[in-house]
Amino acid sequence: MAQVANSFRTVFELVDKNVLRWFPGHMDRGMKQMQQKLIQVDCIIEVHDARIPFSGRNPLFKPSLFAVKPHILVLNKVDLFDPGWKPKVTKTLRKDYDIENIIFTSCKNDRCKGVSQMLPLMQDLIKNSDRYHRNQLTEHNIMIIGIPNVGKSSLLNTLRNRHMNRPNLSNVGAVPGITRSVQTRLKICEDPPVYVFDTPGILTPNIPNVYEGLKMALCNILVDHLVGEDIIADYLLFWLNKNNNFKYVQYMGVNEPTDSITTLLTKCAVELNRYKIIKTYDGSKKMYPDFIFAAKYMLDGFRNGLFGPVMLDKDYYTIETPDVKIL
Ligand SMILES: Nc1nc2c(ncn2[C@@H]2O[C@H](COP(=O)(O)OP(=O)(O)OP(=O)(O)O)[C@@H](O)[C@H]2O)c(=O)[nH]1
Ligand SMILES: [Mg+2]
Repeated sequence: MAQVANSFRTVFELVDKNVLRWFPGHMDRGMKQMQQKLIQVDCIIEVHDARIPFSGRNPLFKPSLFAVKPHILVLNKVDLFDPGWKPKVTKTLRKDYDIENIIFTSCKNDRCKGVSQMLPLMQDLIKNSDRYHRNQLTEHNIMIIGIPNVGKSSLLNTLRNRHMNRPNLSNVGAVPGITRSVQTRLKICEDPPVYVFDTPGILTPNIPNVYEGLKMALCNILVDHLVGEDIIADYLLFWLNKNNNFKYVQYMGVNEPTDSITTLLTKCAVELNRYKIIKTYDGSKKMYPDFIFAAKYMLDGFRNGLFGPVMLDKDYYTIETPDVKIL
């Protein structure tokens, strides 16, 4: 395997950087609704994907929403994150990003310690902050914000289950853009009453660079078919090979690591017996291995943690020359 590893790409070539752009109308509207609601809010919970602690956070949130409100950064999906990186990531977020309150959570783990820490921390921060015209009120309002598909609605449901033993109310889904507007506040605690506003995931109109964009696509923050499942799968293959992670070999049903996404997806589609019938120009029909199906299958494996926990932003500490080139 070492011999194969030597021949892997060291740079990922992307044909069109415009595929990494997604800013539908509901995001612009959502941002305005959030700003209007802000006057009623005592604390902001920003949810982000723990696998990309430094990539993709929306810079628009900072000046317009965070000013004067206590803020907690929740790094969710920690069940998919390499736990060895926790101390270093926390230190970097405090030092380089000036974020004091950081909590790691998983909505897939009923006994997650981070989830238990959230309510006491929110209450503490609110107690020590200036609530202006809301000072006399005993109720607390929280707003959950973040980019798409990071688990904002899931976290609201988890807090509600944990503190009130109530069923899920906020819609959750495995594709980005499920929550489309700022929602009516939901109670997550009786005494003192704590309410949470769920909000739509908001991206910046222009993703700052292709490295971040590709990692966001890998975490399903962008819409797969707009980027191209085969392009995301190719970036995943590049990243796994670069990190000597060959768990995909067995999962995809191939014999050895490869650097060619076409070879990998074609072999996998044949192995899974998935073909597409395509009409040729003379009207006859031909069967081709369905490599988009195989690409989706590969992405599902990664997103369900079958290739092990990851920290996609580890190049934050090492990168000297960009490993993505735009052709
Ligand atoms: N593995 C894992 N999956 C999670 C976790 N939290 C949420 N998810 C999954 O992530 C997907 C997105 O969850 P949502 O709660 O809808 O995310 P959201 O941020 O509200 O998404 P939008 O409303 O589309 O912006 C769903 O498939 C959830 O089941 C987590 O801690 N771990
Ligand atoms: Mg949502």
